[in-house]
Amino acid sequence: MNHPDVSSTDWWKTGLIYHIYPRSFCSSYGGETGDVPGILSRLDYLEDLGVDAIWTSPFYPSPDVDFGYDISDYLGVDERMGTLSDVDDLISGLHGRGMRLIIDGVFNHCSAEHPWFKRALEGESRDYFIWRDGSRLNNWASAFGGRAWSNLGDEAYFHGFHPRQPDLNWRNPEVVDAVLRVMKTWYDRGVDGFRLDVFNSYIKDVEFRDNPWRRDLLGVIGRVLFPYIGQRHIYDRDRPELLPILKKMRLLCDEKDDRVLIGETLDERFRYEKAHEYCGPERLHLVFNFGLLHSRWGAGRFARSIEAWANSLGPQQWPTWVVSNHDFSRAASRWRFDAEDKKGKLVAMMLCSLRGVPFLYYGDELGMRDLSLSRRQILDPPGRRFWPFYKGRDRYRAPMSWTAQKDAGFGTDSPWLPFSADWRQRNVATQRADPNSLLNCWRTLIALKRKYSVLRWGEMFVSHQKGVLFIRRTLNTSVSLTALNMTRSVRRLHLDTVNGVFSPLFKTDPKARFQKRDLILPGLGGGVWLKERDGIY
Ligand code: TEU
Repeated sequence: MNHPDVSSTDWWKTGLIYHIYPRSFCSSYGGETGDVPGILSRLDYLEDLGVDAIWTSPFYPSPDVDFGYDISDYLGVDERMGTLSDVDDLISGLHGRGMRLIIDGVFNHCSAEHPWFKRALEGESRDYFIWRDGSRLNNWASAFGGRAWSNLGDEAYFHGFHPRQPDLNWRNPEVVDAVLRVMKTWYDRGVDGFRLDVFNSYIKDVEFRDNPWRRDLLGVIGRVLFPYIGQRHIYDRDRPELLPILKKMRLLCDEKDDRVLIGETLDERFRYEKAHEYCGPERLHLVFNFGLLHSRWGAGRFARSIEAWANSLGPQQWPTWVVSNHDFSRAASRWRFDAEDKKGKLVAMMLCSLRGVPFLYYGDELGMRDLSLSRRQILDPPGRRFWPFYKGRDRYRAPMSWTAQKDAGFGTDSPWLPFSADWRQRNVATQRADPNSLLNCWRTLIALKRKYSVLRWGEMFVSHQKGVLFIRRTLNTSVSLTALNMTRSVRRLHLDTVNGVFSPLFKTDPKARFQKRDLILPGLGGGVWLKERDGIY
């Protein structure tokens, strides 16, 4: 809403959304976990970074079986993380600075401690959950391992994740109404949208048919070790009856026209071929596709992944771009950033040049690496269950390092998870003072995306050549060209199509330059150039 050419209704099409894991962002009470006032105390930072909105992972009351994704009260705030009035302050603090708040809507399941489930156990409103005769269960499996059914007496209830996260029965209209009431309550408080956790799992097959087993190696491994990955998830998610529910959610959301719904699609193959089907009018504004997050490093691979997602959506919808989140290894570790974070700068240029909405996971702007944890430090349930084959997600949730002081500026020197190994060097204060830091690179690029209409609204063309990724955007007379050398060696490329003079908006290295129609890029170097079109391009 600070852009001259972005109406408040359209802000989500081109803005950048910063993802905060509240337990790990900043602790204002000096408790082990971060809290809502901690986020509030960092609004200067977020404003200076230039983000349009923040998305907060859950801060609701939770027994912490899945660290907030098991909610025991949808309308409250966990006492370790603050109060409702702190959330009100956060909303007005953000709005006062032209930023917005998107909260996590975890409505596929709740906590077994939620009053709804407690009541169901007492025989009241049992239909809020999914029950089956315990002797006639199907083969559906939990994403956290094992079967998705837990027996209670003669019956069993369904849980797509941990047994302490019973799935809500979305075929019950009372559940739909109850969730919509929750959403309305938060909208009335002033929140600007929801990120919907695994929304494509809300509705399951009405006949509870068995999922077929895969016919490849995963099918074999699945049958023996981890049934979830061995199945084709035809009947436990992506059912057609989901669409009328999304329509209701969208109608409610659209009562105010600048709010946004962002869906997280569950798919163990990470290609999310169905993701585009959930975007659009009467559906969600934005949907995640983690193709890029799961891509290996390389210009060709990135180009293919970007094109597949953008093309599946077409020109009317807006893609999201995610390279890290609280569930998967951070970009810096996965793609093995070099000591100087040259790769990190290429990633920043890529995300800020693509058409659509980049998501920036807290700490990625510093190039934070994954934690390395011993078995006894692991808290995440799948990590505890499958160690050493899978070590859980705690490693991607290290407390943010703000300064080089004793407690990293986090607010306590004994946080719930350890600080990253290199926090004394890699922190906000150090990087803010260094003009060549990754943090300052992100600040500059976010500002460029704000300043140049072509970087927000321009049509996008992606290509690659000799390990260099090109992102070209065009809008009226403007053309931007982002060229990113993903290899370690110098690249000299003859660009036939270049006509007219490109001026650099940002370069990682002064040696990155045009020489007539040749573009020269040092290893792991790149830049963003702009020209006003003069004649045929
Ligand atoms: O994640 C969906 C999900 O199940 C995967 O991303 C999962 O984390 C991965 O396969 C590793 O097991 C959402 C949330 O983002 C996640 O934090 C929650 O645990 C999950 O839903 C259940 O609410």
